[in-house]
Amino acid sequence: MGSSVSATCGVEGSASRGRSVEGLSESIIEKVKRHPCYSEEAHHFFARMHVAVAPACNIQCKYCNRKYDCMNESRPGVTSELLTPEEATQKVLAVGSVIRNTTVVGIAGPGDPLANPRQTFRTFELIRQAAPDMKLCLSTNGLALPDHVDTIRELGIDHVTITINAVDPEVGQHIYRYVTWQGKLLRGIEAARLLLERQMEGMRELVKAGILIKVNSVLIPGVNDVHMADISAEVRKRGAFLHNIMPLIIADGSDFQKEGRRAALPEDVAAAQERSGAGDRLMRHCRQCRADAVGLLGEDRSSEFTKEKFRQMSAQYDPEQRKKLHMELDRRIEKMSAARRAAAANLRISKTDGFLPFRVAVSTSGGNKVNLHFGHTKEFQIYEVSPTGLKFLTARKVGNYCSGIETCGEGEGRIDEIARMIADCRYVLCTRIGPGPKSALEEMGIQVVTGYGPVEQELFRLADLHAQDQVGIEA
Ligand code: CLF
Ligand code: SF4
Repeated sequence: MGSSVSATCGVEGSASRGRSVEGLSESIIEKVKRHPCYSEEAHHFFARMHVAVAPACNIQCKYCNRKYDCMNESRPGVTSELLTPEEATQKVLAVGSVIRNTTVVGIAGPGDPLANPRQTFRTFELIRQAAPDMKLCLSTNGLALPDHVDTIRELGIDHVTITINAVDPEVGQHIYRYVTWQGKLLRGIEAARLLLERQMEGMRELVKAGILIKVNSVLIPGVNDVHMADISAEVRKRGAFLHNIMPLIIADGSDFQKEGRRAALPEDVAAAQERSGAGDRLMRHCRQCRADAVGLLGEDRSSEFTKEKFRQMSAQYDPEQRKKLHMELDRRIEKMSAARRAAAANLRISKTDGFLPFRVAVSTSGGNKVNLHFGHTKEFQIYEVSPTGLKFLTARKVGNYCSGIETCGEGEGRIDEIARMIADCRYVLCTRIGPGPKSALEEMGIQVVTGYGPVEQELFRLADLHAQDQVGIEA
């Protein structure tokens, strides 16, 4: 398994499989190989869950409305069901018994986990005892981080995410309304400076403790978009393992909404990723999940595990059975990686003059397969095909065009919205598509290719058709 792990995806030949393992120690490989956020490959097969035990926050971001969950690691406008540490542990056992590919428990809200240290660490402590095979993960704005690195290390929390939206207080002062610190309310540049100092100090201590750091940055058009490359360079220099650039989605009632700011578009994120210079240190597969998320990234099974439901479940948490499944999934990742390498090699052989890079929107429900009807697609995975190989760029959520046979055809109003989300793609790759959306997409310059099977295999086939200019022939 070791040799196939990459922290982010990308299949551009053997030397560019996302975050190449070359240079990664065995201990880091062990930490990332089954963590769906730290390994793009793992995210097709391994799931994470969040437990919402941390209600309070110690800062006020201008894009956040505290009626809802923390937006630094969550989808906006969502309010999670708050749990006690004991309830959270019960939920972990229930989820881990039913969704046995769940390997990570994260605390990411609904406020800031480290503004609620008692609940957060008690929860981790109980989970560590009850389900020792779960990886523990934490997300924070960083203000209180330096005070807790020892506890984080002692509890075996191997992964910490810090949301850093600016590495210059001049920029940061436009992002935070206030920071609460030692009983005082700081505003403006003073608040931004203190937050930054604490984030940097926290990073330094985490690096010393050997804990993997991911930095999330919320891309705010007109505020920190041109600053993103500086953030990326600075956090990588200071030892961040991954940088995740997340689009701003403005919460109702937030300061930014009142200021009339606009949300970040896919093209804003793509441009910032391009300029970031982060290469294989870039996380591209984030889904901005909920503070009570359950399941594979991109699928939402939280409604199956509400408090009312998990309390009635009698969990059969069997570490041996879980281990067997995890080893099987390791083998599937190994197979997928081999297929990616083979696809990259074959693609180079089929290269023809004038083969320019193009993007493909892939319909998938996970498992690294093209396996969805266009009308049922809620999320497209966007790949770039170029003469040097295949590269996973990002995932984009859309409103599905149709929700069932009986309602099929009612989604026509959405085709414009879907086409806008994938406007930079030359092709859609899906199992099937109705004539209406197909011709609508084609009118907008997006060709449709149908197929079924492993993503790399289908992209490779598409690349061949493209090179021969035969697209339009269905599988
Ligand atoms: Fe959760 Fe975050 Fe841990 Fe993952 S999420 S605390 S690192 S286990 Fe992952 Fe969700 Fe993106 Fe976060 S997809 S929002 S990056
Ligand atoms: Fe909201 Fe999270 Fe910012 Fe706190 S850190 S204000 S919860 S987005």
